[in-house]
Amino acid sequence: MRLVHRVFTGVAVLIAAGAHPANSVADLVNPGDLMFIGLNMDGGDDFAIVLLTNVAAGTEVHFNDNEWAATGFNGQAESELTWNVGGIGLAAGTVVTFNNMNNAGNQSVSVGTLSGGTMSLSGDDTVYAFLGPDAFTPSTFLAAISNSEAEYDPENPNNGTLEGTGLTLGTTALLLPQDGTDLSRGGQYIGPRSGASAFSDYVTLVGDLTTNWSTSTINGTQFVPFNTTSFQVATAAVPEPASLSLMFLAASVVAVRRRVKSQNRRTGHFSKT
Ligand SMILES: [Ca+2]
Ligand SMILES: [Ca+2]
Ligand SMILES: [Ca+2]
Ligand SMILES: [Ca+2]
Repeated sequence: MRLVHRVFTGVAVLIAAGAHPANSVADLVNPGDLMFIGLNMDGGDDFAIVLLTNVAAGTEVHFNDNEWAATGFNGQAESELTWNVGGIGLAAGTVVTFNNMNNAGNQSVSVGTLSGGTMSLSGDDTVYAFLGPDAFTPSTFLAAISNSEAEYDPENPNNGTLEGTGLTLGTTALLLPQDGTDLSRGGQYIGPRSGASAFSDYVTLVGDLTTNWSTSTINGTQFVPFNTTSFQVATAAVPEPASLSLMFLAASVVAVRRRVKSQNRRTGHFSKT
């Protein structure tokens, strides 16, 4: 019955590995560990992010829509918000929505708590997500989303630049497309949310504005409420119950045939098999 035992042991290892997939994933550290997946600059002003790593309880992420001017924000006239993920850690793949950001009485986040006031999204604008001691002082930029090329262009950094952020246009820094001089009012990621082999693979998919986003220069509210379906990764193949049964059956047949053969050898009785 050694083979049967081996099969049981293998299945036990697979089940144990599947039970704790989260333990092998790091916390928020690098650009792209979270990505923006939705923006609406009309109505209440809203945005959505997806976490691409696990995030520990109590983690704080800051959002700022002042313009980054290469070494610091160009002022504090816009908004500096802090999101605390709350008392329970969040799993990689979780989508978090931030709604009615310009309305203090109606502002909401789908999980955790927000502090710092309101955020008004209008005209040319960019939202940065970052880690740091406070919502004015980035230590690591995680992602950005903008509707204006000028806000990423190092030309005239006082109206925004990606210089010094560590973010990359087309992956971690998203630029919603313009139609001539008409800026996007909003958009949403409409690409795959399952099938990638690693969460980090979604950085490229989310960064592909041409293929994987729906955007509008007319009305951003059409994208709200945002799609909150969580992102998934393909896990190592674990046998389905039906194929497990077949494996056990096959193992049992082999074991029985071996036992019969060894008995036959002892008794000197042989039959055609
Ligand atoms: Ca607005
Ligand atoms: Ca603004
Ligand atoms: Ca701004
Ligand atoms: Ca600029």
